Amino acid sequence: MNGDLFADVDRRPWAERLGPGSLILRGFALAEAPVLQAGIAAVTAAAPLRRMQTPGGFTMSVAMSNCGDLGWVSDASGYRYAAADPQNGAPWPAMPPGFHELAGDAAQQAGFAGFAPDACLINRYEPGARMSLHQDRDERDLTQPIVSVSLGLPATFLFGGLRRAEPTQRLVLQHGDVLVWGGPDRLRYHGVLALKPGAHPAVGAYRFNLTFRRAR
Ligand code: MD3
Ligand code: FE
Repeated sequence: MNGDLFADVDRRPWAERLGPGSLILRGFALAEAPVLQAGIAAVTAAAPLRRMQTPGGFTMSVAMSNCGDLGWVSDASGYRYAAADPQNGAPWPAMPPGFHELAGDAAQQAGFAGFAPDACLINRYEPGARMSLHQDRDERDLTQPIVSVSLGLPATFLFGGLRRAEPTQRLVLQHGDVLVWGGPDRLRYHGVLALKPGAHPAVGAYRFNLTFRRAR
C-alpha cells in the first residue's frame, strides 16, 4: 500500500499525502458545503445532536448525531454501531443528497475505488470541545477507509502512530477540507485540540466534522 497507488494525487498541489494510506484534499468539499450544511440541518432536526456518555462515565464535549444505515453510539455499556437512535428508537435518517457521492469521490481520489459508506457520524464542536487521542476500531472491515469532512471553524487535528505513546503531528483543518484514511494508516491514533472561539461566515460559532465509515 505505498508508492505508485498515490503517485498521481501526489502531484496535485491541493492534495497532500500524510502517510501511505492517508491523504488530505484541501477544499475538496467547498463547492458542496452548502448542500452538506442543509443535510446536517435536516438530519439533526430528526436525530438531534447530543453529548454522549463514555463507558468510563464522562460526558463527551463533542455533540454527535448520525445518518445512514448505522450510527455510532457510546454509553455506559460501550461503543458500538446501532441501526436505531437510542433516544427515540427510530432508524437514523438516511444520508442526505450529496453525502454518499462526496465520500465516494474523495475515497477514489485516495485510491480506494468503490467506497460505499453505510454510516456517517456528525460531530459538532463548540468552543472548548475536543476529542482526545483514540483509534477508530469499531468497524467490522478495517481494510475500508474513513473519509472525514471539516466544515466551519478551523481546528487543530492531531495524528499519531499505531501506539498511543508515539509522538503526534499537528494539522489545521479548515472549512471544506477532506481527509481520507486507510490502509496502513487506518488504525493511527488521532484527536482534535480544543476548538478556539470564532465565527465562520457560513457556519457560525461551530465546527462540524462528518466521518463516513463502512461499519459492516
Ligand atoms: C485517522 N473525528 O469521529 S476526523 C471521529 O475531526 C474523529 O471530528 C475527528 O476522530 C474530528 O472518530 C477527526 C479525521 C479522522 C477520522 C478517522 C480516522 C482521522 C482518522 C481514523 C483513523 C485514523
Ligand atoms: Fe476518530
